[in-house]
Amino acid sequence: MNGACAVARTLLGSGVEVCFANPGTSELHFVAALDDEPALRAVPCLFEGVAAGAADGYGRMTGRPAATLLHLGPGLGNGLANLHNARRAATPVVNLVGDHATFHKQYDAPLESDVDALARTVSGWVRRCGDASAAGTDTAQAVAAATGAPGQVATLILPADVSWSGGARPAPPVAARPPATVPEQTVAAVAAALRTGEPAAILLGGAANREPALRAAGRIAAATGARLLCETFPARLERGAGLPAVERLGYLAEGAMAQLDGVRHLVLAGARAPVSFFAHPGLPGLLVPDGCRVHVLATTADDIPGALGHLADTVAAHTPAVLPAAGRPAAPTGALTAETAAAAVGALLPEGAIVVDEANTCGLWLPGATAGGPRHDWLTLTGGAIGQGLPLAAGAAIGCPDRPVLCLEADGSAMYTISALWTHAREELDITTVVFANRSYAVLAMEFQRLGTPADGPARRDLLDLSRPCLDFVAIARGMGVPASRADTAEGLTAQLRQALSEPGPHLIEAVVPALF
Ligand SMILES: Cc1ncc(C[n+]2csc(CCOP(=O)(O)OP(=O)(O)O)c2C)c(N)n1
Ligand SMILES: [Mg+2]
Repeated sequence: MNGACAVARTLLGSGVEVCFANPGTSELHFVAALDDEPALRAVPCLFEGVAAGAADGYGRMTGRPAATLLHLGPGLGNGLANLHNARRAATPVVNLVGDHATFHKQYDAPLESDVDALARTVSGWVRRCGDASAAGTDTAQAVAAATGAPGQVATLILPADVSWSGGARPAPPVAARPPATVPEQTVAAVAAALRTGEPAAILLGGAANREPALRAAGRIAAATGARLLCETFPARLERGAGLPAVERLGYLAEGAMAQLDGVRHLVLAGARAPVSFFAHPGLPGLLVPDGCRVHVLATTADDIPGALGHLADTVAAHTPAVLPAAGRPAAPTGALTAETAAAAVGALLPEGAIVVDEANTCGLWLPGATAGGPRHDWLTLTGGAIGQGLPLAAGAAIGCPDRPVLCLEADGSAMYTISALWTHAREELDITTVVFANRSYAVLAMEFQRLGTPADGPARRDLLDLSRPCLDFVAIARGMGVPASRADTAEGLTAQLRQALSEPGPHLIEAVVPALF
């Protein structure tokens, strides 16, 4: 057996069932190995950023890693932005990167580069497989490294001759590191802080944003008066009627500071102490208010639901969580704006939807419009590297084929990885994409306003404006095999969204909205 076959067989044996691939010559033996392992689904991606983002979406929704297949340093480089988002989401990903044959590297052939250095910027674990005989065990360890709590990108570099040489064999799965149990005294200390009655907030991150932990957090909040907040960009937040309401910490430092104002105890459950997204002249970077004590209940590597459950049993033994009322906005009428578009989404959100949110400034009203809707998952831009949404939606749809995916995508961000639409079509994924065509990099216009600098010069107009020409997302989507339509009224969006959600397979709606800034 050659090294590539041992890698493929070991991946399958370790529970990896999907490979998001953009192969090159050095990966062709692995491609051939996939022919022999039909249970390992090969998903073609036309750009490595799509493969990386899809692996992130798949991992967030299944808790299991997908593999990527990337071509040397340049292929890995193309995938870095979405691997960065995956790292920030603590998503398990087995990042397979082919490289030149070991004996060929000395010649500095055109595709030669420092693959290891690129890999280290996004990976918690990097290994260069040195020999076909190690291919199986290295792969099993890569899967374990990816899945160990809390989850990370594990990069395995596969030289071409390792892939094609014989003498390899598959390795059995390696146990991954389980989440650590939070000590009794940590829970007791947090319970004591909450019992002081001083203003408190619990900041939820990672697994704390999933149902079991949310229910425990809801009980704690009801019993102690602590407020529930979650990190600004959660990897996966379970929401909707029947779950305790959680407010996301604001993106702008000013907003987050207002949310945290007066808090004397900030309990971190899987989240880090809040910091502003960027530094701003005259604003603090660390957003913990003066005089507020920070209590770490659980880190991302800990058993977060266990710790919150234990805390709930300590301070809220007989208190149920307060659950918000179910309710949807009415179907909107009139002008199509970010606000009426959010109402359309809220009015039609399907039960069990996976919402991928890269709507940026157009997403301002989305959380409010969907809070009382049916149960759903909300996936966000964890690492701030735009171009995540369309790929993430592909991976989520492949991971959860029985659930509808609603991809809410800003126009500028959509263009980075627009070729993901072809994967939506090729794999017949049940993804409805709404592109918010404000024809602008509006968030940057907003940041200009905040800076208070004169910003109406020609460079600003050229660099932040996406018109001249306007992008025709309907033609772009159809050109990649995705049925598409354009809406420029609230009624139009509502009708088109209802239609798209009622049909299986991918759809795209270009929602033409004014820019907010
Ligand atoms: C990989 C990457 N490149 C560039 C940026 C800088 N950036 C932040 S927001 C933005 C424009 C977003 O425009 P769009 O997606 O249309 O959303 P809008 O601001 O219009 O709501 C850019 C270029 C980034 N965050 N990530
Ligand atoms: Mg825009």
